[in-house]
This record gives sequence, structure tokens and C-alpha cells, in this order.
Amino acid sequence: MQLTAQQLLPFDGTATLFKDFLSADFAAQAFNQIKSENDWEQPEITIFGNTVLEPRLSTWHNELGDGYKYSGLIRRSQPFSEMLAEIRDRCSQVTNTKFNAALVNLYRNGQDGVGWHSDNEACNGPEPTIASVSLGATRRFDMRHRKTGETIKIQLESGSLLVMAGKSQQYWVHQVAKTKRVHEPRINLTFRRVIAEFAN
Ligand SMILES: O=C(O)CCC(=O)C(=O)O
Ligand SMILES: [Mn+2]
Repeated sequence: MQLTAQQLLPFDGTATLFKDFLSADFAAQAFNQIKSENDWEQPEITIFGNTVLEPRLSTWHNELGDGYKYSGLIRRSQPFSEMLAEIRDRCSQVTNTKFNAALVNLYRNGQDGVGWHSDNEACNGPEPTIASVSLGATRRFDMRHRKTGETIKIQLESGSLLVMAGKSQQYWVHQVAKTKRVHEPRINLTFRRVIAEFAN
């Protein structure tokens, strides 16, 4: 099947949206399976000296082993389930990138989110390709250019794939803002290609 691709960024990297990456049925099945089989964690993060729980549940999966640092955290790695591996392989096919790691997020409702950041950790390499699959509730995803402040807002629907590549992590930050309008859970799978020397 030919996928329709929509380019979202005007310059300084690419963000390509494949709205119908997964069928509605498969996305619903994947949502239920991952939600129930995943061994969810809720790490603490320290921001400006305050320690709080991250406002979402997550798991980290890395074929190269443990050790992934962000916001001062080192995450343990969990194995890829069959479902996670299948979606990873579909993403690898579409993007021609051999993904070996995934961060899986569960936003329990609109009160969960992720603040402005970029996926620019050293272990992702200089111009990483990040494949981000959405399952469950639709949430708004924003990208903002670090210098011009230009902002792009899109709705990420269940079954969609967003591929950020090139200089996008260098020049743009992204967020999933908290919202009172959403009451249903959403799962997001972000597949990455971790460079071996940073894996541990
Ligand atoms: O939930 C999303 O769509 C984005 C998640 C994200 O940016 C991340 O985990 O780095
Ligand atoms: Mn991110």
C-alpha cells in the first residue's frame, strides 16, 4: 500500500507525517496489547532542584543493553515484545533506518504530557531519524523553532507515524501539552537508532 506523506517543517530539518501508517483495527489491537503487557514505570525527574514524577508512564527498550541518560536519569532496558518489534520493523521499512531502541510513553489522560524538548541526546547521534507512532486518543503535537519561534501544531491520530529527521532535533523543540479536553489514554512509541558507543 502506498502511504501518503505530509511534510510539516518549512526549513531546518524534516518532520513527515504518515497519517494512515497503521489500519484503525491494528492500531486499536496494538494499543490494548501494549497497554496491558508493558511493565510501566514512572521515573522521578529533577527540574530546577525539585524532584517530581514524570507526568506520564513509560518504558525504555534498547537492543544494545541498559543505560540511557536523560534529565539525569539512567533507565533500565526492557525487551521488545512481539508487537513492539513488529511495529519497529514496519517503521524501519518506511524510513530505511534500522531502529534498535524505543521509548514507549503512556499518557493516561490529558493531564499527562511532555514539555518542550528535543531528542538530541548524544546516544541518538548528530542527525537522528526518530519514528513516532501514535495509538489511542488523539493528542496535539507542537514543534517550535529555537531561533525564529515559528510554531507548528498538528493532531497526532491513532495509527499515524511522524518521522523527524535531518537537523530537526538541532533546530526545533517539540511538546505534547497537557489539556483538559482529552480524557482518554494515548500511547506513543518513539523508535530510535542508538549508537553503540553510547549504549552503556
Ligand atoms: O508523545 C509524543 O508524541 C512525543 C513523545 C516524545 O517527544 C518523546 O518521548 O521524546
Ligand atoms: Mn521527544
